[in-house]
Amino acid sequence: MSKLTILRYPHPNLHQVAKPVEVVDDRVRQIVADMFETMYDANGVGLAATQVDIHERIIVMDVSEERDQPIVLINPVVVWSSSEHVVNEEGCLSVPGIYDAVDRAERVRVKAMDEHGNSREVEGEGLLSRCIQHEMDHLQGKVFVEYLSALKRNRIKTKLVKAERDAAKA
Ligand code: GNR
Ligand code: NI
Repeated sequence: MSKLTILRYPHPNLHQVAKPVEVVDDRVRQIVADMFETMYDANGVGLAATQVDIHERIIVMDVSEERDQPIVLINPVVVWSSSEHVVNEEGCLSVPGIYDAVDRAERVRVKAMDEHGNSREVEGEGLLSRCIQHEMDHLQGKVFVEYLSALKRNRIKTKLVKAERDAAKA
């Protein structure tokens, strides 16, 4: 296993659209294992392949308190989402230190494959629902700050570019 580097906003590759996985083989299982290592190490509840510069439709998640309930979604498709929406705080490992409110469907149901190529459906509410929608956005090249006003987004961009510059100097 190896830890992967998480791209930070405004890295242009965060806006690439991921391609479907054609075969779930050992290559894909290695990506999944590396993504879990990266996600757990960063204390995230989810990670999309896009964030580690792999542009394939792969998501890993674990919203459990004990960090012992890994979920793998390969080629996920939303099959149902509730008409009720909720606004809640959201963060992103690619946008470190920034949290803001985002409107999402309260519940979603997705169909996807697991790391063995078996088809499955996952229905979520609360953080799991929010996380599924956040990760599906990443696969479409969308970062949560794109839901915020241009003013906020530009402030975030400036702040992160500056932080990156300071880190490079240090
Ligand atoms: O770790 C994460 N927490 C989180 C909190 C609220 C809504 C979404 C998320 S996902 C985020 C990890 C991440 O950036 N996944 O892409
Ligand atoms: Ni994210």
